[in-house]
Amino acid sequence: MSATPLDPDAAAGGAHEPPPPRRLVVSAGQLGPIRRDEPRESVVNRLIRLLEQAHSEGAELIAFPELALTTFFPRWYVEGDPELDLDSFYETEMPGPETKRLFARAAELGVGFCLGYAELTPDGRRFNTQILVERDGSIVGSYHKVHLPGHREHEPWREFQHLERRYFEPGDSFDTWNAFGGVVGMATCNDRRWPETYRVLALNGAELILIGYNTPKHYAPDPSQDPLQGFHNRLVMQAGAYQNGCYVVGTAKGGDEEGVPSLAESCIIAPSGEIIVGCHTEADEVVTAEIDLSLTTKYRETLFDFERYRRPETYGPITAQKGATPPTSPEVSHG
Ligand code: CDT
Repeated sequence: MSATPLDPDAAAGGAHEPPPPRRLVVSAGQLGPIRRDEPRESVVNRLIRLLEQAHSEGAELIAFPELALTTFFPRWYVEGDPELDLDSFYETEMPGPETKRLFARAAELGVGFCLGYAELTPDGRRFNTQILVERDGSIVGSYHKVHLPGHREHEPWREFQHLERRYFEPGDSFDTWNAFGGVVGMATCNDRRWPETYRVLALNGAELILIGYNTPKHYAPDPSQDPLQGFHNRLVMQAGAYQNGCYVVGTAKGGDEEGVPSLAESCIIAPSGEIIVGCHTEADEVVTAEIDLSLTTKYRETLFDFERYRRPETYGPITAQKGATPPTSPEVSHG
């Protein structure tokens, strides 16, 4: 039976003319550890070296990690340590006196970047921020980490703290931007574990999602997860890419940072969910891939054709509630 023009499935049937390619060379600029007393100048030098290497590999965009200008300071209860000055970990302007060299070199080379850092706004708000900078050195987007993991109060029983919920307030949106010849979104570390992150970004059109992370290999509330850190890292980012038909660049700050071994394993993932290229060290390292943003349509016009197949009328609990609400009857016996 042939489809009539009113058949809502008609448009999606049959083979498609492939859209023209939209090629982009992207790099993940992985960092090894940053010491707590390492000056910004030294860190910026390291970032510039990574940027220059990415440029020599043909990249137009390099994605740096979360909190890429400092050590991962939420591992300390800073207020309880007279040797640590909390404000010294935050940027009050971007570009600032130390980071303007990075912006200048990026514009000179025509390489854009995304960069994570701790932000202290003029009105005193603190965010775990990631910015997207175009090839001319202009900031096109700023993202505030939505899913803040860890705890708010000092918990001395832990080997190290994870006080992001004390030192930052959460962001409230997953914006996307027209940049680098496509639609780009950002997410930060723990965000990558939540399927909502990728889906909301994809619903906002994201074709390329840049994710920076600092992931300790030891998870104090349940150490049985420790040997699975690498697997979980790949699992969530590969699934996020595939289920949303987009590219994902995941960039770590890895290695042993101030006594806390952290996962490296930065990688670039295709809309098929396959890893195109990945880092092999836990140190400063660049990996680069040529991607074609037009390939996102392969998945978005077939299995994950949102317009055709999504059933938002059945997804109400996703936004209406936080915790699970199992059925109340018949009563479950735990005896
Ligand atoms: N930086 C960050 O978000 N790290 C978390 C660790 C979770 S354990 C408190 C992550 O999801 O990798």
